[in-house]
Amino acid sequence: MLLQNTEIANLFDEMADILEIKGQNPFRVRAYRNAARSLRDVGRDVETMVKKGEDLTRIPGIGEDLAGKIGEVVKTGTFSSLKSFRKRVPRGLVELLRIPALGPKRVELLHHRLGITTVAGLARACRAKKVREIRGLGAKTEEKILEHLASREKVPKRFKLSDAIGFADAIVSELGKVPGVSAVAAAGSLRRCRETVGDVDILATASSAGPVMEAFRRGEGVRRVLSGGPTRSTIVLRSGLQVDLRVLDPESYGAALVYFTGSKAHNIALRHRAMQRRLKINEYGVFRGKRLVAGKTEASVYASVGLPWIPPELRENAGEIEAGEKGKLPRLVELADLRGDLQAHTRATDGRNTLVEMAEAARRRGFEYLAITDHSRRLAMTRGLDPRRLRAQIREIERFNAKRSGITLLTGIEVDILEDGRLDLPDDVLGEVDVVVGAVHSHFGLPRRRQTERILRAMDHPFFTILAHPSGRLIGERDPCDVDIGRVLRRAKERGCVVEVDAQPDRLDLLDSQCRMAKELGVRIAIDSDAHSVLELQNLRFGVGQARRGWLEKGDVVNTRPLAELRKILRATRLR
Ligand code: DGT
Ligand code: CA
Ligand code: CA
Ligand code: ZN
Repeated sequence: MLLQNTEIANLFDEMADILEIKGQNPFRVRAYRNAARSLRDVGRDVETMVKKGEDLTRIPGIGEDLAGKIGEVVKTGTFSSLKSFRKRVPRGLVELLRIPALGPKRVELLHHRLGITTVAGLARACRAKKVREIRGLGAKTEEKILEHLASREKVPKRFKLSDAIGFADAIVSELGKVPGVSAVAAAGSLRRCRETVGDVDILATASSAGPVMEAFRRGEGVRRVLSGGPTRSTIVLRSGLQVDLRVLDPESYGAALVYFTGSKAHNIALRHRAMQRRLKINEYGVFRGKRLVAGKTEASVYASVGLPWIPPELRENAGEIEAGEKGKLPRLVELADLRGDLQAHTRATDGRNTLVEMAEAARRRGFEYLAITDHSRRLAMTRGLDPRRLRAQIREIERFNAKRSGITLLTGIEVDILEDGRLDLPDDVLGEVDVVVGAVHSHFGLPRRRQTERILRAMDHPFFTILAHPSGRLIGERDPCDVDIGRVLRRAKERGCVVEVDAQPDRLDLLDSQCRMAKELGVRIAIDSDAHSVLELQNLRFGVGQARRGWLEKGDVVNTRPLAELRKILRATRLR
């Protein structure tokens, strides 16, 4: 979502970096930084605003000058003052700024005195003890820089599941077209639907490995081939994502799928079970002595150690093996079980499509219902709804439903939970909608007790229906807020309200472990797309993946129910 905004924000940040290195006016630097932040948070697609001729200076931090530059970026992909400044500063210097020990002055010094223009060059200079010779830098700085560079290598970047899946799906489908290929699949953390993925592991069987390997290494988007053997290759894509491919004998395919799907902890537990049965289990198969006894399918591998097939999302050695042994594996919820969606936005606030377009898209997915839950007034940047506009939307939805177009819209609001736990709209108007989705969008840093009390108070509101994205985290950007989720879930159970798994790929909130806690407590769950466009309805697959990792079954999820039943559940959440 809002990709264009992020891209423009990145250009503004780069401009600020360059101005800093050049020792330009700090106010000018700050103006670019503020504008970048504002673009990331504004919640509206700036490109659309430009094309519609809307006034960009209404966005906080954007004046006439920057508004003009945004217009330029939308048209040309960049802006001219950045282009001319880029020529005056080597690209690598901007990257040096990311090193905590280095500010713009020091970067300028390193450039001027030692001719350093890249991170690699800096590392060399530090190791040669040249940096300490510069006045104002010294041996301490040198050490700090080296330490930082070493730690950076140790923490490899992980990719959001949604990003990794995009690349993996493309590669799997390309390899599937190579003549002689009989099976291709992604394994690893991606198949287990972990929220982030370190690298992608692809397995294939083929009549001969050569053509598959060739297609893989020459594929589109490949930046570098890290290693390339006859049956195994590793590449790095331009995005930085690393992908492994292994080509296998069909007799081993199931065993390899089990092995490379992992998790490592799950594999170790399986191996242990095999040993107790005097079997050996590895990526080639299950063996009694030298004899292959299983391996062609995953089910055969599990059966050989006395287990039913275990869904990949459960393979974390977190009780799934014991459950399998007792025949008590959950029947996990599936994407096809969903009959509707209980959180979605429209153009009335920060969504990109109209109510009718959203409804149509949901109907095309085969949904029976969709709740329209735009933001409330406190989120001013999204033009959140006040009572008057919400009532107008309710009328619009009533008119839509009267036409019986194959899907029912539910009225709703994603209402802000204020700092003290009150809701952002008056009771009377909240009482008029089908779904009141309460959400924290501010004061993420409250101490644990206050944050928890705030959410509990909101849930006690008589018309509260669903607690949205309970932890507030944004993967890779914002940590979960400090809240006693156990207390929140217990209260939700007592209170009879619903808790959300938000399917946005950077939220996935509830977390997987919290889903499991919710299930054990018997809390009702909704898997919501939180879609801000028709395309984002597709995010539901990530929400379902997360729910499955949390052992949730169809019966735990309210939006698997037909509309009539759902309405009863919704009405039952109302305390008056
Ligand atoms: P990632 O890539 O960090 O998101 O996580 P995974 O789970 O995809 O891990 P990865 O790519 O290192 O390895 C893929 C699978 O291969 C892993 O889930 C289990 C298996 N595997 C890797 N190393 C070992 C090992 O040392 N022992 C066992 N039993 N299995 C391993
Ligand atoms: Ca992996
Ligand atoms: Ca791997
Ligand atoms: Zn929200």
